[in-house]
Amino acid sequence: MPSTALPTDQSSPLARDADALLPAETEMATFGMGCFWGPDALFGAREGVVRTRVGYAGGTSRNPTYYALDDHTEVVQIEYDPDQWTYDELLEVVWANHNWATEQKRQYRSVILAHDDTKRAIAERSRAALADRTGQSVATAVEILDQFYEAEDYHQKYELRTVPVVADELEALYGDAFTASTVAARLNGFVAGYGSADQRRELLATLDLPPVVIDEIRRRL
Ligand code: MHO
Repeated sequence: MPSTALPTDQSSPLARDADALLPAETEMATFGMGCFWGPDALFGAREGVVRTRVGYAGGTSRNPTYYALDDHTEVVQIEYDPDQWTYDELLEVVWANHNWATEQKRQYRSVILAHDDTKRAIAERSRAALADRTGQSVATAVEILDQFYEAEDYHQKYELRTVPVVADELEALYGDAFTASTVAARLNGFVAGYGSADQRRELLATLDLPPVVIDEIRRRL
């Protein structure tokens, strides 16, 4: 009888995503760092970041959209592997990659939306340490996340969507699973210039992506 326990084909992007940590094995973080396209790519490129999505949070109105944001803020939400990242380490990436010293309009405000009280305390300590070591005042708010509203599809993995042909091919491949794809998160980061050369080479060389996708992404690197 043929074995039904076939080994997972690790060259398939869908199989690679299926092997990623399950939501129950990850922890979550939500950050407002200005326009959410950039941090989606920044974090998506990092090993140990399992999934990313962008959305609206930190306000009070129900069901905000990009054109009806009300008092919400653009945020990136990440699921990460707690064996590879501490919350403190993620916060260092946040401080190093946006303008936390200047008040912005509410859409782009700097905000850490902690998922529980422990993380809120860590974020408050991290913010105080940043002020101490820089001697600057920090405009960043630290709050508990209430509700996260996922943004429209056309904002998800935005950098990747700007590469001709690639968005169409990947959406055809993934369908509704595109936003939650770990592979798409990495590729989105790579096309924005994040990730090491080795990391990019490894992923592109071992994944069975449509040739046009590989070509277009390589052209951007
Ligand atoms: N279109 C704006 C930012 C968009 S971001 C989703 C710009 O590039 O200035 O807010």
